[in-house]
Amino acid sequence: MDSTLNKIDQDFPILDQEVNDEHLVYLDNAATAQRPNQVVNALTHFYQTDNANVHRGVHTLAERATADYEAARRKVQAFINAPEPEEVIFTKGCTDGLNLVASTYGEANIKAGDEIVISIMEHHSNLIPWQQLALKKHATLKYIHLTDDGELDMEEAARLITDKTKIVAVAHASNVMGTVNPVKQLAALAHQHGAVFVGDGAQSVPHMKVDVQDLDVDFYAFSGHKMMGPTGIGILYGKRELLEAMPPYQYGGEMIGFVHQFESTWAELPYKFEAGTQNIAGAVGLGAAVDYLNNIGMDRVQAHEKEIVNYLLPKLEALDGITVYGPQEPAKHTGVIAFNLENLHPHDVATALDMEGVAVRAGHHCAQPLMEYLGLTATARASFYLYNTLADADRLLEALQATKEFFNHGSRETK
Ligand code: C6P
Repeated sequence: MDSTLNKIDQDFPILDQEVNDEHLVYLDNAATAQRPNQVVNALTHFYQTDNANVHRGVHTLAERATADYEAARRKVQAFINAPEPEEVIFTKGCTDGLNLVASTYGEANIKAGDEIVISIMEHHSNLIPWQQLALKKHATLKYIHLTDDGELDMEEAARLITDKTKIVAVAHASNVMGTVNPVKQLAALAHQHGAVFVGDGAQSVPHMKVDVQDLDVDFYAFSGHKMMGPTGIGILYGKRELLEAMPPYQYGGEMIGFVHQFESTWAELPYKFEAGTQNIAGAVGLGAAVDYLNNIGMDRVQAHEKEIVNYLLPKLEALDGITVYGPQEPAKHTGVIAFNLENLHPHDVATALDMEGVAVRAGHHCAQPLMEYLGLTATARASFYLYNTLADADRLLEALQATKEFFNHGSRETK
């Protein structure tokens, strides 16, 4: 295991606490990650020294705040290898970015009889916007299903994506099963048929090197808070020619060229899509999170998480009474693992694990069509990040054992 990564604990004071008399093991990173001191300090510094509104003032603080905000945009641009900063739009988060594309590109380009192709493993944020657009426009929504191993059925994808398809929208990594989807291949398939490809990067950008030019995605959305940035900030990347042709998402200050009484023109990119006062400090915090990840290196982040999954997954699968969903092969997994234990309700499992100081999520994970497809109502889910260790994986295994004992015999034998 990469020993320098084990030393980053000190950057995350929140992790150094007792929960239910046990040292906290935080395994709910797919829901939101923890923030290192470097991000918290960047927020404090911004509010204590540079805070002002951006692009509007000529005074020194306004100029500093604008410089901070635009520097954050350029950091994100480099991080995802977007060709130009104008193609990087600040949003409220991944959900906001996906809704933006559906409400502007979708609204302008989808007509009756067109087809939109998504996958059955989508988070509701990359499902409902397309479902509602299809309903409104009398278009058809089609789903790519899964192989037995929890991967996308690419043969079905090749059959479903046709010249009728106008939009293909798929998650780069599943927030439930940890499956990594072949986004580059899907984008190429979409392009062969003249469709655009929308990537949901909520569970990929924080965990692996993402290069939007290499993937050749047309749009790509993700959230700051899952990559150790603040909540309420996210990114939508879009290719310039598409963004330029799209109508604005919201109207108001900042996004205008000129406003007359009965008509208006729109600002240049990216401001056309950044109406009103933005989450300026959030952008600065996201920039600090990008710096933090760059200092470690995304290859190391990914290798670290892979090592944990390689270690944990076989042990988890060998545990009596456990069912793990998604790819069984560690190599095909991100650090997100969904499972159920015996016939226990996942909420009970998560509560019992919390008694052991282990924080996991339980529920449908905002992926109800996937749950329905798998014949489930809910699962428990452990999700790892760069500050987790093999010892955390062991704690999860021990806590699951203790949970089994508790429900089978009414006692927690590890205590
Ligand atoms: N998934 C989870 O626990 P927001 O809420 O906008 O930051 O991200 C939405 C979103 C979109 N796509 C995927 C693949 C996601 O995982 C999420 C957020 C969290 O799984 C909260 S439900």
